Amino acid sequence: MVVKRVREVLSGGRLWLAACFVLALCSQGGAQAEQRIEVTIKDFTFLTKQIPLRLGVATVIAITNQDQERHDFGSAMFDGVQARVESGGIVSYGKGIGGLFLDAKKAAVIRFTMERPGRHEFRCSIHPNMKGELLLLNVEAV
Ligand SMILES: [Cu+2]
Repeated sequence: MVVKRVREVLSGGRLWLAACFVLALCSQGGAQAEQRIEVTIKDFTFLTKQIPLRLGVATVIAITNQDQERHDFGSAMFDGVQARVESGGIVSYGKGIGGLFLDAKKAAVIRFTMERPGRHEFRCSIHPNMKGELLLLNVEAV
C-alpha cells in the first residue's frame, strides 16, 4: 500500500515534469516573439510608435536620446517589476527601477516583462512637459 502510494506520487511528479517541459517549450516560443518598442527622444519630445503590447511577454524598450540635452525616462510601470537596463556596456538590474537618465546622444535598453494591463505613462523628470504612454493589453498571445 505504501509502495503504491509512493508510485502514485512519483508518477504525479513525472506528469509535473512533463508540464514544465511543455511550459519551457512555450516560453522559448515566447522569446522569439519578444516585443520591442523604440522610443526616440528628439526636440524635447518622446516619439513612440504605439503598438499594443501584450502582457506576460518579454518586452524590450529601446530608448535613444537624439538631443544635445540630458533626459530622463521614468515610469511607475516598473514598480515592483524585475527589470534589466543596458547602457554603454553597463548592465544593471533590479526590482522597481524608477527609470533612467540618458545623456546627450546616448541610448539604452530596458528589458522586462509587464504583468499589469492598462495605460502606463512615462515622463522626463527634468522636463515635466515631456510625457508619453504605453498601452498594455490583456490579450492572449497567439
Ligand atoms: Cu527631458
